[in-house]
Amino acid sequence: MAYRDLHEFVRRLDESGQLRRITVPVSAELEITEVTDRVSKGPASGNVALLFENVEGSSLPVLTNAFGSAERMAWALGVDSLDELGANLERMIALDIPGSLPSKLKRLGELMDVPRALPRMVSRAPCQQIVDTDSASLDSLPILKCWPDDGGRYITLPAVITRDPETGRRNVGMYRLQVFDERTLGMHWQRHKGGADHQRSGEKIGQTRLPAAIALGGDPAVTYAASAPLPQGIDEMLLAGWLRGRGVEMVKCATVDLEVPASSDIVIEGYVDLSERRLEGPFGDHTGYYSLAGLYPVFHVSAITRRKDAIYPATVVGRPPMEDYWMGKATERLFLPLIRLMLPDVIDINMPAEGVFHNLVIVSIRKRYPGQARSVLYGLWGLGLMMLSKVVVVVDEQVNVHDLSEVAWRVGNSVDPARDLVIVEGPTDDLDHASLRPGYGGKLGIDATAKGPDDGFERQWPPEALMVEEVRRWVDERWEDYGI
Ligand SMILES: Cc1cc2nc3c(=O)[nH]c(=O)nc-3n(C[C@H](O)[C@H](O)[C@H](O)COP(=O)(O)O)c2cc1C
Ligand SMILES: [Mn+2]
Repeated sequence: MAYRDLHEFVRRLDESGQLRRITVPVSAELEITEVTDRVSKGPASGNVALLFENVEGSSLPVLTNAFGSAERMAWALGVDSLDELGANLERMIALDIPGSLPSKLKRLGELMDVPRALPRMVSRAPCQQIVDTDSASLDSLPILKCWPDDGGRYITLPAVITRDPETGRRNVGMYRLQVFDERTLGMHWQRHKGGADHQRSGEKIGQTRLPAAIALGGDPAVTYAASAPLPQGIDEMLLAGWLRGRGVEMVKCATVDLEVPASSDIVIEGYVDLSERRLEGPFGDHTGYYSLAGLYPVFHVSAITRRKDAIYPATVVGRPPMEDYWMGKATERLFLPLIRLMLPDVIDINMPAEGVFHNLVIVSIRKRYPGQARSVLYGLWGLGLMMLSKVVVVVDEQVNVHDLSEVAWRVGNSVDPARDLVIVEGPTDDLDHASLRPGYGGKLGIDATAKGPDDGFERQWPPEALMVEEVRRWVDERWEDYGI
């Protein structure tokens, strides 16, 4: 099921009691953060999406926490639960189809019905009902200052669209943007990301300006797709089209040679000057710490276009759990079948909130041969952005990776640190402030699987103390009789 635009999604949230409209005046500086933070971390019953209708200094309402629960994130992608996402994909992949990985991937492409998911061009679009070029000013938008020591105000939920200057391929990525002044933004694409690739390819061929468009709002499937870690070279609009069961309608930008989703609420058009760097940050980040200032490229505004009834969407990140955790959960569920395509003995995976994605990954495997836990560790450290994972815990298939209490219990019991720890070095997330040096540092793999002769374990591995089914049933039946 596809939403036409963000307004349709907001209506759905409202009708199901998952939206609060805040009508009193609020400040985009810090106040919206504090309110959103309390709602994100408070009791589940009060965890709703927030529409601030009266933001000081702007005529546009601000939407936060729209994806801030498993349910709302699932609804945003047209399913009722996040598990459905992976299940839909898993069904298509049909892991038992014979053949090599490339042939499986080709078959996957056929099954995904790519033509149906392809973006389609339209000539008129809601996102261009109002077009400002020379008079365009970022001051017209209710852009948040999230945390007290932030370097400024930041656009936090954008879909940044660029094309590779060499291949012409599109990338859509979610990279925060710092407001430097009313016509310039800091472009915080980290070096591992698609936008940074395009920047490098532009520099290589001596281009001076990289056209870019920043789409805000529109169909939530598009917003989510911008955050999804697709392999470089694959257009995130295809993923959005597949998720919504229909290609995304795109329209030509007014001032740059790019296309943007027609239903977007707001589009900021412009270019990144490839010869220019400016200090971006600090920014209270999703690790719960500030990411410190660093040099990033600069985006220059050439136009701001928008719907008449535009909603300004934002997210506030900080110490988890916050909204981005649920966006990450969608990715975890959606990409599990793809990980299983590469590493077929992986059963399940959990990136818990406390691990802020890159710090902690728990994975269960079907263990069949010596060294298998290690092969999974090395496999994950070689798989797309999973390469940034700092601590990876491997457990046996029957362990529920989503039950952190069970995982801690298994790790404590099943690990001999002299044998079961793997310490390597490799690329780390740019947000890792503890690594040896920026972007590079140590990684820890913990093999918490049961050990046997295949592992060179000579003693007997003890069985788990579990009640027999017969007694459990008997006690179930008599439970009332005990009077407990
Ligand atoms: C709310 C949110 C904010 C993000 N901010 C950034 C950011 O500022 N810079 C960055 O490189 N990645 C950021 N990410 C992660 C990227 O969106 C993610 O890695 C995505 O896969 C990038 O797309 P790409 O692989 O096409 O570059 C953010 C993700 C979320 C959910
Ligand atoms: Mn990409």
